[in-house]
Amino acid sequence: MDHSQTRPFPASFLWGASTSAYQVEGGWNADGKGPSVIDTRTQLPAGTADVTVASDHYHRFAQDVALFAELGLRAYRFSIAWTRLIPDGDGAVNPDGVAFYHRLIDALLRAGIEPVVTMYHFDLPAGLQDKGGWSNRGTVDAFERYVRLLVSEYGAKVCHWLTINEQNTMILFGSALGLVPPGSADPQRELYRQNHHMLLAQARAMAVVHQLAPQAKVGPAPNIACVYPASCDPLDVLAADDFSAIRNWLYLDVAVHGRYNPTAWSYLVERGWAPEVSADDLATLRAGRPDFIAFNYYTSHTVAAARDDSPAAGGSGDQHLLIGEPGVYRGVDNPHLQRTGFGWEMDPIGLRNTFRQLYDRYRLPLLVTENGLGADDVLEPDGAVHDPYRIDYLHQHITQMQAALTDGVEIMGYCPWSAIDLVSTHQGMRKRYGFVYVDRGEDDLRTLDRIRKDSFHWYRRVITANGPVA
Ligand code: BGP
Repeated sequence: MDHSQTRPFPASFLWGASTSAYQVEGGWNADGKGPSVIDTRTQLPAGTADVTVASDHYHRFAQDVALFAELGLRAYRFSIAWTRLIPDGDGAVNPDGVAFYHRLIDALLRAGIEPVVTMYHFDLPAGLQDKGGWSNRGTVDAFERYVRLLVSEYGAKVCHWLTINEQNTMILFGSALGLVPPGSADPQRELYRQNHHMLLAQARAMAVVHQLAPQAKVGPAPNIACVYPASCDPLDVLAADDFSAIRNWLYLDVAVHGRYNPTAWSYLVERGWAPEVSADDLATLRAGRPDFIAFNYYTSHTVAAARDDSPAAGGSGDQHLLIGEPGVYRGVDNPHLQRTGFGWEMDPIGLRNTFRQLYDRYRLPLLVTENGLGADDVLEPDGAVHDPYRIDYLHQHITQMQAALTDGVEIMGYCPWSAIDLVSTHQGMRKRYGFVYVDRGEDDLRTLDRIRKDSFHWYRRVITANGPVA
């Protein structure tokens, strides 16, 4: 529907930006940090930057926070590396790692920037993976112990906690992120067992935050995308509904209501992938209550009814290049949408649709923790980085976010990906998202200097105006 007048963003709106520890920090083994599954993964495409140095934020965080302050950020969403605090995941605490995040959080607070902290962003300690990772229920206990450490150390300074980044991406594309133990007889069954354990870990984490830091707020941070049927053929509509249940609601129904989504559950049962769920588990799930929902949104999906030639579940390895699953759905191109240079469809109106679906279902405040455009930005000889395509992408999404606000959706903030250039999950350094350019190549570390892109100056104006500017 059209609105004759748009609602203004509230004065408290958290205009922010995001990163994650392993993609931005580097210092992969500095000051006692242990290895994570990201450090030990072997299937990186050749010629792709690794994360040993990344953007060297570990050593340059003070300079980066000064840039974030100049940008005008009101919030900075980042993750804590579990392996900096507890190098093997469940053993001794590393005081140097604890001290690093105190320094970072203190610098943010001094600059008037609210820290929004992700507890776990893809980088499970390798020491836990060696013991079975999320297939092992012991990892749930290790996570709770880690969360107790987080909240007792930083709970007086951090008001917004995110539990697990994109748990649904980890499950839907688990092989690419190194979650499935080698030699698993049935990787999908294993992944949904892991998923159940992560849901328990998340519920316990939310309960810990409420117990130890009653003034703080906590929420899940999945990747949520509206799913369109390819046509009004009822079979296509059914396929879209099925995929949405499997991709989106499976995760949030448990996080919010403490129970599995019925469509998703019957899908798991049908395939023999349903995890064992005890009465104790159900009590744990029900005891974890989010205060808000954070979500990452890059694009929508469009699906048709499955055909016999739909590929097997498990994904393409790229979280937004959808393929399908026999008997469930088939991913198709949306002819109404354009694509980024990296092949992801762009759908700003899909963000409004996604906001409305989330708010209709859960009635919780919503926080966008990722949204952005990956591009091969060019550093010009005069030192400028012109990224009008990124400004256009973000402007359109902010405009649609304001439409959702006007529709009546409660929106807490917007933290696009990413505050500064960092290493893409599987496409290295050439796929850049930041407001700040980092001068390095895939293998060539160059100066690692920070350079403000055109989008930096534009986003600062957006924040000052408290809403979209042309
Ligand atoms: C999300 C992840 C981020 C980030 C982003 C962009 O799924 O939470 O960590 O990587 O996607 O993806 P990519 O780096 O593959 O372009």
